Amino acid sequence: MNRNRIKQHLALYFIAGTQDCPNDIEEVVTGSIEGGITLFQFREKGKGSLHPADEIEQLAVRLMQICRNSNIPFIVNDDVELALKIGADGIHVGQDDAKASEIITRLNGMILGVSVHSAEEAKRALADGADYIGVGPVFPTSSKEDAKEAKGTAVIEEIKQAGIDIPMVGIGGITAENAKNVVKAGADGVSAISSISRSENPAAAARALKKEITR
Ligand code: TZP
Ligand code: MG
Repeated sequence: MNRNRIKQHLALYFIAGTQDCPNDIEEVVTGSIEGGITLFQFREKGKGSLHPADEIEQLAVRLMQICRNSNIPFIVNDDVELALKIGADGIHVGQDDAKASEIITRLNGMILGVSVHSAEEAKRALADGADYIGVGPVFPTSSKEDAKEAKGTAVIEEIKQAGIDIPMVGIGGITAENAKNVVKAGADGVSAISSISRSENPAAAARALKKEITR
């Protein structure tokens, strides 16, 4: 997928696994799509997540179908083998996961996203062939147990100022109240878990976020 389309898809990037959804995850994802998300990542991880591999795979396939029915690319977090097996649209890895430089040859055009926490890591992700980076946590988050310290929009600004030219999305504690600042700092869009997944009305929550980033 070319850079401009990647940037468009980063506008409102929803991430979730069953552990993030008090209500049925398929309904949450369906609602979020109705509300205008542009990209989805399946991140089944941490306390409350589904454990048996076959159940995770079956759920991934169902969610991928829901996304594809609406032309929303489906990204798998961490699990390269699962992403390849089900034919996902992309894979997202963190700094402690499979190295981008090592998996890239197996991806065959799949979207590759990498989490970064500094301009240095952003530079490496670009050199490794990442299609986009997730930068954060921007604000404090309760959705990731081992999250690093929140740095506000400083790292996004640093990456921009350093001229590291790669599509980028902010992540961590992003809500309709603060989303605009993330885009103003230079991100192509925002990524969110709880502000959508834990909302009583995921469609309305996604709509409110979308309104902020496009205004
Ligand atoms: N990586 C950095 S912060 C975070 C991840 C996966 C969690 C974001 O969740 P929330 O609920 O949007 O703060
Ligand atoms: Mg990871």
